[in-house]
Amino acid sequence: MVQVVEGQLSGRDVRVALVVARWNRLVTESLLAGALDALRRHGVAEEGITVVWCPGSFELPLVAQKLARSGSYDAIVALGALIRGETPHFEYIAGQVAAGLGQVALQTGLPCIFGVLTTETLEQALERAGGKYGNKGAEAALAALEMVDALRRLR
Ligand code: RBF
Repeated sequence: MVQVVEGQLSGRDVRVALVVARWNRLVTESLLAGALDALRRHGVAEEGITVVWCPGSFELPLVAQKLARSGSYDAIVALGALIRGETPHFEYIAGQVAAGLGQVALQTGLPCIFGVLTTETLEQALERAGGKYGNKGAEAALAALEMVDALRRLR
């Protein structure tokens, strides 16, 4: 018989750290609100949620690494908003952040979720932070819960 492993969206006994970039705060506050709502709706306890602010998206991997190494969390969710129009070195930062968060996940074995919007304009970012394209912060939080459960099943 084929064995299928798929993580469920249960927040029971899950501890999540959210790292949030302050740059483009109008957007990242909405990503955070979406993530918090998703975690609470899926049963994550208030004591199981930690929010850490950092200056910008470039700083997300370092904070994520510190949190992941602490042993106090089951998953890290990194939230940020990189807007090309205002960021000449957009590609460079976006690449660094994605690679850095990926490295943290592989080095620590913890899900480290990429919840960083990369858009052309502020308007496009807002559309993805609770606007017409949903809330990518909420989606990132759900990805964290799924990964925590999937990894527990693979133990
Ligand atoms: N951080 C973001 O999270 N999103 C941005 O769109 C963004 N644009 C930036 C544009 C410039 C010109 C600079 C200098 C920084 C920008 N940052 C942005 C901040 C960056 O991620 C980091 O916090 C700072 O460069 C300090 O290391």
